[in-house]
Amino acid sequence: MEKTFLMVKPDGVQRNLIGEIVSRFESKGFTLVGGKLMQISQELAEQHYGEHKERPFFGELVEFITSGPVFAMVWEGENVISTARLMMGATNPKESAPGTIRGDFAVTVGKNIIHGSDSPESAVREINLFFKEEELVSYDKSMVSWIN
Ligand code: IDP
Repeated sequence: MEKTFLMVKPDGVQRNLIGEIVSRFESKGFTLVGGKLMQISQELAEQHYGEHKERPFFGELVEFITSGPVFAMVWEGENVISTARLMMGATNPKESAPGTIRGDFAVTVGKNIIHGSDSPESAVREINLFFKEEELVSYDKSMVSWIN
């Protein structure tokens, strides 16, 4: 089953949105297989956002993501990578549709509440960066047969 890495960013944690965000993915029918509240180190932040190293906002991005705890998660489900991206909304909240997480809760691109892997390759890379294998669980929920 497909897995993705999702993370409530420091602004989402400070704004008490962990529960709201977890609830949206649970209600949709996805399965939480790993989760932890953690403080991201400078090194992990630079690795995670490595593809943006040359961008002018890289310093700001690393500073923000290390500015307070984040809630890191792994979710499982059919097409969870692309569906989670749709549920998050466009990167810039100016363009995120109402009904999406960013559309409902965020205003600026720098504080856009949530991160989610954008492809199967980044999902694998990000899950491995944030979670050890033993931190993930594998289990069946009886209701999944009512979803898929
Ligand atoms: P994504 O988070 O939707 O995948 P990316 O393009 O990978 O978007 O950018 C990573 C993060 O960098 C965004 O979520 C956003 O918080 C931040 N970011 C993107 N563009 C800008 C910008 O122009 N200024 C400040 N932060 C930005």
